[in-house]
Amino acid sequence: KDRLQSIALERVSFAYTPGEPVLREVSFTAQQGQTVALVGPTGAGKTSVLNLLQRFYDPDSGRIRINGVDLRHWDIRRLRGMTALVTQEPVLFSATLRENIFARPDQADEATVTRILQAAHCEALVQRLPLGLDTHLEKGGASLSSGERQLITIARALARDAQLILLDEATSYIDSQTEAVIHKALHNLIAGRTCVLVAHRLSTARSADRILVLHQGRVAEAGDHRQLMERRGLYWRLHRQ
Ligand code: DGT
Ligand code: MG
Repeated sequence: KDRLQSIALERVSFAYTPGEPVLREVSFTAQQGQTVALVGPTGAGKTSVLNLLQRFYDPDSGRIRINGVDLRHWDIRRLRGMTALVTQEPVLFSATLRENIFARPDQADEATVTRILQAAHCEALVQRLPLGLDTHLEKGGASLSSGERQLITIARALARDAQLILLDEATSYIDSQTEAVIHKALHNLIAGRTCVLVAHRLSTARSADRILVLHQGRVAEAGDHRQLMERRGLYWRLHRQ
């Protein structure tokens, strides 16, 4: 199994439309087990960083390296196999909840299933559904709340034991109770794994090893929570809004 040691962006610039750059010389590194949080206003380029890390696009200049190797030289299936994406709009399959979480349900023993449902805080959801894990989710989980769908994708990422977690936190409104549950599940997912997360709630970024404040495609500030608060710059001002 592939081991993820490091990811690095080196002066990455990128434009969807030529002449309209959305990322400008963005650099950061994350070592195995570290979390890098991206914060900043809407349109700053946060999700675009995740798009490049998945190779939906390649940088116009600069490099992305994983374990020191240029991302363009990585086999895309190996890359996808190591990566789990937890997005704003999770896509669920019209299949059972069990099949949505475990790629090979027959190979997941009961202890593993229990552990993952616990860590992803999916137990209440499983209990609520008429057939529990074997409930068929219609239309990709249309009957579930967005918070519930997000917990399921967290469970899926845990079941795959992905090495690199790319996380785009939901912007949609969720009540504070659900938010707290998702926060705990995310904490379990991130622990010990390498993670690049787009944080819309500043509380999610707080415990990251490194926080990047993006502004108009540039890294305006970088540091951990304490350093950035002491700086009294953009990050500090975001907290006062
Ligand atoms: P958010 O999610 O609203 O907080 O904003 P970010 O920071 O995730 O922004 P991002 O990276 O989605 O967008 C940065 C800029 O790029 C913004 O001006 C919109 C533009 N953009 C994003 N996705 C696409 C795309 O697929 N095609 C084109 N042409 N432009 C895009
Ligand atoms: Mg975004």
